Amino acid sequence: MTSLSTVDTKYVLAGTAAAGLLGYLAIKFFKKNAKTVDPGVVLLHHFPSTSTILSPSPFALKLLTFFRLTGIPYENDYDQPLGPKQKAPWIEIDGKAHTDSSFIIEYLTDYFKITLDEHLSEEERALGRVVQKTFEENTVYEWFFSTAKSISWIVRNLFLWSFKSRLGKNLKSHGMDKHSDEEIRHITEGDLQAISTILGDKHYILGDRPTSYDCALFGYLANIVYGLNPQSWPNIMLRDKFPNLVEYTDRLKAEFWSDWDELLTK
Ligand SMILES: N[C@@H](CCC(=O)N[C@@H](CS)C(=O)NCC(=O)O)C(=O)O
Repeated sequence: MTSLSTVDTKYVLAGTAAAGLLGYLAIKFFKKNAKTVDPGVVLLHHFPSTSTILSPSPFALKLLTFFRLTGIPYENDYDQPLGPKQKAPWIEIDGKAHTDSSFIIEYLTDYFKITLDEHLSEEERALGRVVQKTFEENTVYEWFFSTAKSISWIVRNLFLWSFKSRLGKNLKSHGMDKHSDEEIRHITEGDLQAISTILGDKHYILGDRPTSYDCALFGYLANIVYGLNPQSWPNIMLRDKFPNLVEYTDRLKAEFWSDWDELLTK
């Protein structure tokens, strides 16, 4: 006669094996095969376009614009938007991961011997960096704020939901969310005023030739002008007070992305 404990053990073993098999099949079913590209081709991990903007991440649009200006070969991947630092975008090239859009530009400039910024003087580079850090490390938090607000409370998909809570945490740690709406507008206006003054009537942010700083500034401004609701206060502020920034954004879109609308529908 079979003892109860032997029967139990058999059930436990069979149950564990079945659960393991189910788990394995579930992972195989849901996890898409990681995309691979040829050596020397960049695999850009980020979010897909929306109906109005090529990338709803200022940092990814900065990279897309940099690739377009320099002719760097790349492919998109939308299955794994968050990289090893849990941020989008990130890239892989020759099987190695690289994170942070600015580190990525530095790395690829070296890898592909890009000369986009070579004509800049030390002073121009310094100005470009200060402008870029202003909107990437400060003003963009206003944009995160508006974006987080515009993500509907109705859960459209789990990723968007978890992303909203990540944005919320970031805003908290940065401190932007501690300010009143009026204070946030004041901070944004001050930053945009500074950038608008520096741009003046120049074609590009540092003169008459495009640089990586334009890729960054376009990535950010386009996400307001085309990414946020036209009636949102950052858009109204840009149109009413800083028309040269709106003209700059439209101009760069027409120059670099004449196929913008076509790409949105892909
Ligand atoms: N310094 C980073 C910033 C990237 C960044 O903040 N990306 C946002 C999306 S636009 C993100 O992934 N946020 C999610 C999080 O921080 O948890 C870069 O230049 O790539």
